[in-house]
Amino acid sequence: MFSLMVLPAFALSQKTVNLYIVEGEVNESNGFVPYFTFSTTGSFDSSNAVLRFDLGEVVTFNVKNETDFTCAFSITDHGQIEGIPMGETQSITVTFSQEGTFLYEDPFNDHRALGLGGMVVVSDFSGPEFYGVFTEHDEEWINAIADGGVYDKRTYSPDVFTINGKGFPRTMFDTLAMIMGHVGDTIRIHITNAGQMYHFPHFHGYHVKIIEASKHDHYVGWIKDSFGIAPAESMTLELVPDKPGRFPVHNHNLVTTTYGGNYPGGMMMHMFIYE
Ligand SMILES: [Cu+2]
Repeated sequence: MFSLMVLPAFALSQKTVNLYIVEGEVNESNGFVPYFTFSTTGSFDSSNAVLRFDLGEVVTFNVKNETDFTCAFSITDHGQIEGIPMGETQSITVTFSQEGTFLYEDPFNDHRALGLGGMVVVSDFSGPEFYGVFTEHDEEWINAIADGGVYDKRTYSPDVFTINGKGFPRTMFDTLAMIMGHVGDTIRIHITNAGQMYHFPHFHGYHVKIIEASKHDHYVGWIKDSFGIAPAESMTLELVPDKPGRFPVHNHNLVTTTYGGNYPGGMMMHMFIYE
């Protein structure tokens, strides 16, 4: 029976992921900025869950909205849930049939500016992989969006900048973004801009090859040390270190290397490369 031969393989590749839309806060020098993220546990973590799947996996996402307003859920190029009323759970099943780095978010109104943007990686790569979701936080927008208030879209002035929900030096303790490897390794770095403004990662010490860019198609194949990543864009980068050393990766728009007005902070991560 043909179907009996197919069924076990299909069942093996099935997976379920529970996501909770939860509220917390990021801590900065002047106090706390409210911040919403997608969590896999139901308790707040300032890092939106980075979700990595093997090529060909079939995944059901059960998304529970624990806020007190209507949310939604989408994965770039893979579909969306239109509306999730407060307190409810809705599901979507996705087949991941292409390798890549994808933004997932709450696409409802400007909800991504609440913090609700993360990364899905579909990969068959077996070497070291690292992940950075770049986001900025504007307290006025967040309060207005969350409370149904009014905000001026022309005056976006975030003063907290994070990678995976952490500002430097907390990025140094983030195993997702703390790039470690050896000379000659082939390392993959996945980046997503979940913010509202362009970001400009700059790699000190090395060049990286852009192997996928969801908006800047013409970047693919370029070997660069700095480039722009558009809002809602995702990229996959390849790093083959040619020398040992410790080098930063920071955002070249220098305001983003502050955190609550303090420098150094914000969007800065590090590479530790060994002999
Ligand atoms: Cu630099």
